[in-house]
Amino acid sequence: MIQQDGGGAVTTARTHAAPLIGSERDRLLWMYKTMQRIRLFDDRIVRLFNSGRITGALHSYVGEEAVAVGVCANLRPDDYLVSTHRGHGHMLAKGADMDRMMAELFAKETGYCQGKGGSMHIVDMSLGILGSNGIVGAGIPIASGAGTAIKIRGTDQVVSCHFGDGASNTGAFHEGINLAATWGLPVVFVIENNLYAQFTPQRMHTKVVDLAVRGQAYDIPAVSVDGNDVLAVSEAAGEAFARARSGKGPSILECKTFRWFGHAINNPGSNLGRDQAEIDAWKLKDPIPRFAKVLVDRGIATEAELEGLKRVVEEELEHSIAFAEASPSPKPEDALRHVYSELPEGCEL
Ligand SMILES: Cc1ncc(C[n+]2csc(CCOP(=O)(O)OP(=O)(O)O)c2C)c(N)n1
Ligand SMILES: [Mg+2]
Repeated sequence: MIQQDGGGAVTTARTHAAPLIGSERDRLLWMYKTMQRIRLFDDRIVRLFNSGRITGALHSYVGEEAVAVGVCANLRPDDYLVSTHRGHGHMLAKGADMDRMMAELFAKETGYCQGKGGSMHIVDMSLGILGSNGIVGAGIPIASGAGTAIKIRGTDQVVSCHFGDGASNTGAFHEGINLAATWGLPVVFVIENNLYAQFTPQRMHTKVVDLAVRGQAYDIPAVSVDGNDVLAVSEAAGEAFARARSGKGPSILECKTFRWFGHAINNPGSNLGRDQAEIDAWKLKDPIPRFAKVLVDRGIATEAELEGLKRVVEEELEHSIAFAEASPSPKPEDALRHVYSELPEGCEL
């Protein structure tokens, strides 16, 4: 079921996934609204963490919103997405339910993992979200596995595999991408190059400047784009997914961007290694006002309409916090439920 929300962007009733029907304006406003959903969610959880209302390991996506949104603007609900430890932006852009995400961070039973997984284990199979993942690089072979399943089924689904510059140095990167290239799998490998792997700057973890050149090692198409320009990301991702859907195999999309905050918000001193001048310079390239200006200049929306969309997101955020706070905690007797899958009928351990 399709509905019109208060700000004019069309979304599906149950999810916030990218609109598959509707005008180009709907699509652009979905992009703007989704960038705000990510920004406001991750901004707020820092405050919730600092006031002790939520605990656990959290990795902020603030500053990188244009990557997840530009990529997911090209995805259908039945496409797959593989995420990382820094996964809130990917979840929200693929259409995840903010109430259930917030409840998971509050460790409540109504959360995506019944409050037992936290930020780095969010999964929504109904949206093709195969999971956040705390193990750096581990999503890459998982994406190739999903791509293999699609190829066997013979559908035109695709997989969007997100990971960082640091993950592009792992063995899993080579194994996963080599397999996808060799078998012609429908996967787009999105390198979110935020210039740091934890506290290590890119120049100290690799000699490669444009990580897209690594595509040459697997003889697959690869491009680098400005990851703070949502339209540039969306266009490049659109080409890569079109290729994948039509059976022409995988590609690499490197999006150059920057995270505004430290590696993890629960990690004291986590801005180590980065100086304030660098952070300030990247804040001037904030992808959200930059996109807002494009929308206003092109006559797609007025500033007041964009403010209206932001207010809709603020209400959604307040609702998610109230929902999470009012939800019950998981019961001790359920501690081991959902940890192991049920054995298929007739199987014994
Ligand atoms: C296999 C593995 N090694 C090390 C770590 C510790 N670790 C967590 S995040 C991270 C850096 C990842 O950097 P990058 O891939 O660039 O992602 P970003 O945090 O910048 O988004 C490291 C080394 C881990 N979680 N898993
Ligand atoms: Mg990084």
